[in-house]
Amino acid sequence: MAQIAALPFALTLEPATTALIVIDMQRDFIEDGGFGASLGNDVRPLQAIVPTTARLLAAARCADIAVIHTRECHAPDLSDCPPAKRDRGDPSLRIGDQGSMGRMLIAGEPGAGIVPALAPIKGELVIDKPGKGAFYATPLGEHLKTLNIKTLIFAGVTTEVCVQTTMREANDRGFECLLAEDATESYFPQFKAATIDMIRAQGAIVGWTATTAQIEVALHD
Ligand code: TIU
Repeated sequence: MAQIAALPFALTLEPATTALIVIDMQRDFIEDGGFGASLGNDVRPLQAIVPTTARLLAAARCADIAVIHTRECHAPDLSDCPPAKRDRGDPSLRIGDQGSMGRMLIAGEPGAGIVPALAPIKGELVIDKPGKGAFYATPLGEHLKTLNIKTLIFAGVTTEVCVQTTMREANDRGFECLLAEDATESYFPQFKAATIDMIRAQGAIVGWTATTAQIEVALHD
């Protein structure tokens, strides 16, 4: 058992029934010329959490915690991309358009890949997801059941979009959810802060938050 000095109160987890889910640490969100930048965002804050996320990954691997990576991406024919998602707003490039890292948010294109510093290693599950939430239209739920997972540690981008959506999906499915607050980032600092507050408010209504250092210490004990 590991006890994490989380907020709003300590969280006890069993490494054997815990998984780390690293959400969408893809070049398309983190590098210039990708989907995030096409929406008008400054991607540098997201780049800044890569080293911390790598530390969290290393701690999970060392503690034999299951690691799952997700990628937000679509089939090349866009059959799993609702027009409402592709057509909304006024981005410089839309999903499926050719960019400097291949077609935007399309499975198999360079931009849809996970940044090299956080590359999955052998045995780690990689889930491609068409939505913001990682449970929607994916086998994630069945995989977690097979692995007998009870607790999920979350990292990745962006805090209030794909990370929060997935945490809420997981919470409704009965998982204990912990967000590594310095291994997640938003294009909007105020949205990250609000998300952290709303997750742990009301007695951990969605889940817990802790720093990567707090998680590392608990897993090393
Ligand atoms: N992965 C994820 O969060 N997808 C997004 O589109 N996020 C934005 O903040 N745009």
